[in-house]
Amino acid sequence: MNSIPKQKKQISLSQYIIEEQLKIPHASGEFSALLNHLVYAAKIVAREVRKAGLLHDILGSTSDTNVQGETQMKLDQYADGAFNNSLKICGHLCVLASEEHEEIIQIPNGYAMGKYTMSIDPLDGSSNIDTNVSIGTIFSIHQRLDANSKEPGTEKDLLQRGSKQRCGGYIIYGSSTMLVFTTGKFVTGFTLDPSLGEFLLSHENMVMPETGNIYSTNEGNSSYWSDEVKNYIHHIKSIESGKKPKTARYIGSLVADFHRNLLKGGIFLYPNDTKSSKYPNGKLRLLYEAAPMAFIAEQAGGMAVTVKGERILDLEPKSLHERTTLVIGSKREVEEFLTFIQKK
Ligand code: P6P
Repeated sequence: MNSIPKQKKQISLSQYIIEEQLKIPHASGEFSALLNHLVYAAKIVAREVRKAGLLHDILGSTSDTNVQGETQMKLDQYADGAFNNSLKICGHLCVLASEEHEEIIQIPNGYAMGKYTMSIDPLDGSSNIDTNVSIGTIFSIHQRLDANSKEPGTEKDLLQRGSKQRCGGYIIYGSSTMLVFTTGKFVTGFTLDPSLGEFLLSHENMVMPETGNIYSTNEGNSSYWSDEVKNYIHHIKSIESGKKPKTARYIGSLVADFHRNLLKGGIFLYPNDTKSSKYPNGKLRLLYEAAPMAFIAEQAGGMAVTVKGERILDLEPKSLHERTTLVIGSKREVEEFLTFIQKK
């Protein structure tokens, strides 16, 4: 007799969060509540991104620049407000860090102090907004250093290694809106059903293929790269000894480039500039780009290192907006990259 096909659970993210909490004895529910506040803000941003350009002039850039010296797009500011205004008063955080703010974001007076910290890139890849290319939000949650403290959180509570994250995740505003995250037990993906206004479970236990034929990097920067990185890229493009070259795919939004490689396999690299002062330590930010993506990559069976071969999750952040190089993707592909930098 044919086995009855296993019916796919149609479960919303909110239900999933509660069910996962029920599996943890003595869970306070604070973490679940925090995630649900994040999800609510994500729905608001997704709604705005979806209709960007249709209504009030939300596209285009402002006259402001953020801490990175980058021109702030209107949707950048909107997303920053949507996430931070709801998260800083949700009662489950003690402090926040945002790509759009130079200093830490304190919890306003009169609001409860929680035991978690959040580092967030509210809208990553925003230079792509006006051309309708996929963009995303990246977030990282830690528990504060003294879980029992009711004092305001500090920068120290934020500057923790990626390996101590409680949660790492992203929202990708693409052909559909997906929220992908891990809490250290595999990686799960949810797709927004706009007709319901709910994120529904769509990708249970996401596993990154061990190998992949896609490489993703901005080759316009190759003149600045180290010889080891250049040799690796030359190798994966070569047809010597009948080898099949890899395929280049580069969107320019970390969330979109990573999400594709998570599903299809491959490798993403953002090396540092060795011959210019533009990005001597790499461009991507450790706290709210590389570390949460590295958490997801490792939980999905992949790897994430710097161009020197250091594990991203072991790096001790020294400052909120510290930059790092990033080589992330399928385990075998990153391992092959590592053989090129050990060849001293
Ligand atoms: P480049 C977007 O600005 C971002 O921070 C990442 O999302 C993306 O991977 C990278 O920068 C793209 O940088 O220099 O190739 O435009």
